[in-house]
Amino acid sequence: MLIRSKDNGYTYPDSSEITPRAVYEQRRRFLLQGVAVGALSMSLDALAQSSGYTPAGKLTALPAVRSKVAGAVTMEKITAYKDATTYNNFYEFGTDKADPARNAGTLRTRPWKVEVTGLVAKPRTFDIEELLKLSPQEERVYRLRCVEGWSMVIPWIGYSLAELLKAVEPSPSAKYVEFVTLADKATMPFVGSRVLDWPYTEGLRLDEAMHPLTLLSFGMYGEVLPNQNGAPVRLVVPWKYGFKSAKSIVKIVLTDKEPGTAWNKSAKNEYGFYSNVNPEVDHPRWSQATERRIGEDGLFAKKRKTLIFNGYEAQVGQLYAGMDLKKFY
Ligand SMILES: Nc1nc2c(c(=O)[nH]1)N[C@H]1C(S)=C(S)[C@@H](COP(=O)(O)O)O[C@H]1N2
Ligand SMILES: [Mo]
Repeated sequence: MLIRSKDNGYTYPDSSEITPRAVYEQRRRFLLQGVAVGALSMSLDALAQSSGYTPAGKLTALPAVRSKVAGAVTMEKITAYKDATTYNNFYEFGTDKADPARNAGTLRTRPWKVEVTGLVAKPRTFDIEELLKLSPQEERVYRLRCVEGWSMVIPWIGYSLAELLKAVEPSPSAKYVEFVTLADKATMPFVGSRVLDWPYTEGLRLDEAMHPLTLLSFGMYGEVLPNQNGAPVRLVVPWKYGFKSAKSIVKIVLTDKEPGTAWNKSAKNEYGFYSNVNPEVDHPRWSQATERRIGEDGLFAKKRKTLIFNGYEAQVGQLYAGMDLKKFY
């Protein structure tokens, strides 16, 4: 059954342990949203394979099947929804961890388009509704690890970014992917402030972007993304520090040159392009050897030892074979 822990976090049950209550609640929510009968039975199938926590019940449900991608579902305890949605980094809405939840209500997530362009055979601008339907929505439970030393375990919903990239047919000369996010002064109070260059941009090598674990995410905890978590579409790159996971993406550009990235532009000596989670490569001003799991910060909570590639070495280590990770940090 679903075990609810004292701090309101959820453990992650076996698929065989899904409670009838969770099924019932989910069904009720689909019905309330007027999902067609055919879609409903599909959704219940999907649910039978899904992770079994109770969705927060705050936003539109986003049905998803549990991902079969290797390494995509960790069995660790899921971070409480409240923590995952009130302790955020989204500098367009302020630099304090509590600011995005307070300020991101102004973000308008419809209409929304994502332009995919650059070194591709079929450049195309997707409406967000088209993008949602490009591939089946999968649920994955990934760790997110911030360079500031905190981590969370979140049930994300989305599909491999590779699905989108394949649809636009990358040219042989494409080597990198740049992600450009919304910078709208009218709805984002800190765009224009001097903390970062706007828009916030990020980048991956093309093979990293094509790796099945790289997720184009539209939701979490069974629902669409809350604004403060990067609605309506963001990246989740689970083996890299959190800042690589660009939020509220509006443009994706395939290039032959390593793109600049928000934190690298603002502090070149502190943030590199790769930013793979690595306990042996310290940030110039602090160690990266341990992390604090959000929700575990009681008096006796121990810090966790950070794992190379955030624990995803078996899946992604090959991408960096022969590379000096101290040099390419
Ligand atoms: N557009 C944009 N994306 C962003 C950021 C930002 O300030 N702006 N912050 C990054 C950082 S530093 C982290 S740790 C993660 C945090 O994601 P979360 O709030 O969903 O946990 O988002 C990343 N994506
Ligand atoms: Mo971060």
